[in-house]
Amino acid sequence: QHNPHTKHGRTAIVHLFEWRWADIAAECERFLAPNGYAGVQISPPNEHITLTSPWYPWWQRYQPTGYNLCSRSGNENELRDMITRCNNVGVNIYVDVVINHMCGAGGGEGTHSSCGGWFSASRKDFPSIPFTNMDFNDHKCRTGSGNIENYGDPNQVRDCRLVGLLDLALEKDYVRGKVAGFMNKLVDMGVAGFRVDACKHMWPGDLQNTLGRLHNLNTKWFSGGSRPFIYQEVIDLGGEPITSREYFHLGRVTEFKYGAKLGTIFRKWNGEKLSYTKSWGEGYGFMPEGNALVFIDNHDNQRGHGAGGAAIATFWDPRIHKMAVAYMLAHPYGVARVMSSFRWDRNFVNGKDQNDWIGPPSHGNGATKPVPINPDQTCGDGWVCEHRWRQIKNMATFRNVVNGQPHANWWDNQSNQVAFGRGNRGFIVFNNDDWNLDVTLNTGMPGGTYCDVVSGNKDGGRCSGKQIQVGGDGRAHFKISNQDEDPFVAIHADSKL
Ligand code: ARE
Ligand code: CA
Repeated sequence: QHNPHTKHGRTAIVHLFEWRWADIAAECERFLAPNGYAGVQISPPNEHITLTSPWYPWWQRYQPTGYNLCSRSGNENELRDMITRCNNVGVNIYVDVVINHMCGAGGGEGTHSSCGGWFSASRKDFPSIPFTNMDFNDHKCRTGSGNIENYGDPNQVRDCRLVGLLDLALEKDYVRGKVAGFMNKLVDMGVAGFRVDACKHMWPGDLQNTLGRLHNLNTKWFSGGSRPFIYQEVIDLGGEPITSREYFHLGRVTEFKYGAKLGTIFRKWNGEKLSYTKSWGEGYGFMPEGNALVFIDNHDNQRGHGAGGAAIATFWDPRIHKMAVAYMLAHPYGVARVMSSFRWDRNFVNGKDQNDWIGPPSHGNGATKPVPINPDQTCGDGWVCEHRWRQIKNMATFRNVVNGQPHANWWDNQSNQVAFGRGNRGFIVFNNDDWNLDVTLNTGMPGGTYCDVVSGNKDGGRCSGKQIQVGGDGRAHFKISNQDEDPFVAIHADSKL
């Protein structure tokens, strides 16, 4: 189902990657609701393997060992409290669910799991659900290694092990029932939908049956008959037989071309220019806009996993990252997701980060640290909190203010200076050239003085950033130095002084 069921005209989702439930609950109340974020994507809430070699990697949460709701982010009570408190301030929760597989085949046997439950990867025995060796696909897989060896063969992509992860037989009624039961528990607790992991590796028919079993959303917070929002992780950059299109009828799909392309454009690689983005969206070969979930980076490709490579614009390149995120939030295409990360010590050897596995800030024993908030509203202890950066936070508001308005009043200099508006509700100008921008443009906005929400905030009647004068004819003069900290300017109806 394609509708995110957002509330109060809010639009953007933020992925609070690896945050604890207690911190997300507080963040909903103190920051996300007041600043107009629509929802949170949370890390997988179910029981998962715990690994010590490497040391509690972030990716252990993509190796389920059961469907009990205790994880590195907290226990079931904390999860329920978070869902309730976020819903009560109108912030939706979207759960990352890992239903294609359980843990790695080499995951051993014992109680090394986040709830302490016993499991055996070697015997394919997960008694807390229970799944036994009959519930896996090994008999169907035809590759020598039992792993996916060739993405050109849809059968092995669906029926063999993704990087050695025990592949569930989602064709079985029993398995479908257990997976749907797990998801329904979350629906009944009040979540608004799901990011479904590794959908390329599940047959659309199996997914359709399983998702068809989901309950309607909890009527304490959602109107009767609301179906869960679904966005499916399918990496489709072209060139493989499995395409995003096979999944459109089930819900939205992650559009991986979006961030890979926009990163390349803002980096000015391969002769790309910002002026070429006049037709950004479907005109650029992306999926139909009602199907797309868009983002600049995600938890995989910000550290070299997944797809997109070095072009992806992450917090490590803040100037480019802020511009790319602002472009996404200003543009009408797709449901937008903002990444919120933790820092780690990168160590590149021959272009590959040896530390791409490092988990969230922790006390050393695998217990995740809380997110402390500094006096200046940034986060401490290694939490990056991109969603709190002024430029990004204010663009999340911009997206709400211009929601439903058409892309309008495009301008470009045939290079890397562009501008566009959204009806008469907002206007944004970028200078990604190596020289100054100095131009008068038709903004389509009512006359008046506006506060640029990139260089500052509008606070009461005052503006801490640049002021932009829009004449009675809708025209305004913009000057953006290529040396500016953030070489872009954005104004909207609510930033009028
Ligand atoms: C870890 C170890 C492995 C080990 C395995 C089992 O790194 O060496 O074999 O455990 O013991 C994440 C990490 C993985 C990690 C896994 C489990 O990224 O490194 O494996 O968790 O702990 C493909 C899939 C796509 C997937 C990406 C990463 O199609 O679905 O690979 N993305 C999701 C999540 C990941 C997660 C998983 C799936 C697994 O977002 O965080 O993995 O739950 C082309 C193809 C893509 C392919 C891509 C990379 O672009 O088109 O389809 O993506 O290459 O292979
Ligand atoms: Ca599979």
